Amino acid sequence: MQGTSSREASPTTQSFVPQFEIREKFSRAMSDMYKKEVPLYGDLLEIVRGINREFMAQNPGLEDELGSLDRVSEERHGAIRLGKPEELAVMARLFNVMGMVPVGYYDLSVANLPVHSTAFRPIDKDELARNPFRVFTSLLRMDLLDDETRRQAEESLRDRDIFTPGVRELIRIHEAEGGLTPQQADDFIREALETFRWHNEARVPQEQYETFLKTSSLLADIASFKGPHINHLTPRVLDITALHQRMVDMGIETIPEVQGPPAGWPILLQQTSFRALVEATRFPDGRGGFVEGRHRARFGEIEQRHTALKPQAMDIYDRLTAKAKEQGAELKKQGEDVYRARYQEMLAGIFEEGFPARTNEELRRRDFGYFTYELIDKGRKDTAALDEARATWRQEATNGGWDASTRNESGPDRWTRNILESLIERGLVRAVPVTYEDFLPVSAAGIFKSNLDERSGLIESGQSSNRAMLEEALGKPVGDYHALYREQEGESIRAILT
Ligand code: OOG
Ligand code: NI
Repeated sequence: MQGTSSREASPTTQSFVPQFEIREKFSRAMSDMYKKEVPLYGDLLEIVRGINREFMAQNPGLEDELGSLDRVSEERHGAIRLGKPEELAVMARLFNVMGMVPVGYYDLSVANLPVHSTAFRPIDKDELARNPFRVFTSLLRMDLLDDETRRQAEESLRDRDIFTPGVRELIRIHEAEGGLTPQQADDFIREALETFRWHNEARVPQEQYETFLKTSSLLADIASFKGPHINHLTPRVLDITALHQRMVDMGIETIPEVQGPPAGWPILLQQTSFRALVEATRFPDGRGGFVEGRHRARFGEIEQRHTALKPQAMDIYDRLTAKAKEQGAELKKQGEDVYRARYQEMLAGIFEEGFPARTNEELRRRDFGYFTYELIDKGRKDTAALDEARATWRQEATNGGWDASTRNESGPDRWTRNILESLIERGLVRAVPVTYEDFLPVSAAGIFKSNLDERSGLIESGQSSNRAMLEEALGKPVGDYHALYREQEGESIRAILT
C-alpha cells in the first residue's frame, strides 16, 4: 500500500500524516457537511448512537470485537455517481491519498440502471480496524444510452471539472512525495470536500434536465449538475430491526423493507433507507437568469454489517434473494401495506428453508463464512497440544493438502478445518467472524430504485456488464473481495499452524 508505512524513513517522510488519519478526518468532515445539507441525517445519527449504546450495554463482550461506542459511531459509508471516465481516474487517485482502493465490480445494468460501480475502501486489516470508511462509486455507462441521449450527456459533461486546482495539486504532491504533511493534509481535506458538496444550481436548462429524467433519474442526477454531490452517508447500527421500527414510529418515510438477509441471520449486510429529499434547484434559463425547479437525489441510509460469506454460501444467498424478490412482487400486488406487514416473515420463511446456518458457529462448521483464528491464553500455554496439531497438519500439507503458506485459491480444506475445530473444542483457539466490508448488488439496486424520482424512466433490460470499461477508467483492476477475505483467513491460520 502506498503511503508512509511502505517507505523508508527519511527526514521528510517522518512528518507525513498517516493515511488512516486523513481518512478519518475526511470522513468526519463529510459527515459534518452532510448534517448541514440534510438535517434529518443528523437526527438519525443521534438515534443510531442511542440504539448502539443500548445494544452494547446489553452485550458486554461486544467492545472487544467491534471497538468502543465512539469507534462504532464513527463508521460510515457514502455514495457518489460520476459521469466521465476521467472523473473516475482522478477520483481513484484522490481516494488513494486516504488509503482507499477500488474493491469489487457491481453491475447495476441487471437492474436496468445505466451505471456500474466499485467501492473505494481500505483493505489492510489494521487500516480497517482504525477506520473502514468506504465510498460506493458509480460511473455512468454511456454505452447503455441511446445515441441522441448519449450525445446530450456527453455535451453536458464535456467541460465539467469536478476537482479544485488545489486538490489536483495535493494529489500530485502525495504521489511524488509519498505522503502529506499536517498542513497539506488539512488543505487536502478541505479541497477534496468541495467535490462532494451539493450545488443547487444546475448546469443545464430545465428542459434538458427533464429529457435526461425521462431516460433515467440517475442520468439526470449525474449529467445535470456541477459535481457528484454525496448522495447518502450511512452509519452502522448494531440493531437494524429496532432502528427501522423507530424510524417508522417517528413518521420518517422509509423504504418498505430492510434490504438484505432477514433479521436473525448474522450474514452479510442489512440496509434500510429513507426516501430522497426534494430539493429546490435553479436551472439556467439561457438569458443569465434562473428558473426554479426541483431535484430528488439525496437520501439517508443505515446499515448493519455481519459475517462475510464464502462463494458457495453467497450463491445460496443470491438464489434465495431472487426467490424473495419474486414472492415480494406477488405481495406487492396486494398493496404496499400488505407488503410492509408480511415481507420480513416471507423472507425469513425462505431462509429457514434454504439457508442452513443461523449462527456464526454454524457458518463456520459448514464452511459458509470467513473467520480468523487466534490462540487464546490456554492455547499459548499448552505448547504440547499446539506442537502436535502443527505436526499433524504439516504431515497432511506435505501430502498435498491445503497449504496456508501459499496464497491458496480455495479456502482451508476439510483437514485443516478439522484440526482447527479440535483446537477450538479444547479451548485453545477462538474463531472471530470476518465482517463483510463490501456491498450487495441486489440491495444496491433496491436502494437506487427506491430513491428514484417518480417521474423517471429506466433503461432497457438485459444489458451486459462491462467490467473492462470500468477498469480501464480506473487504470487498474478492481480488487477481488473474496481474495482479500481468504487471505485474511489464511494468514491467521498460518500464524497458528506454522
Ligand atoms: C448507491 C447505492 C448503493 C449501497 O449501500 O448499496 C449503496 C447510489 O445510490 O448511488 O450505496
Ligand atoms: Ni449505501
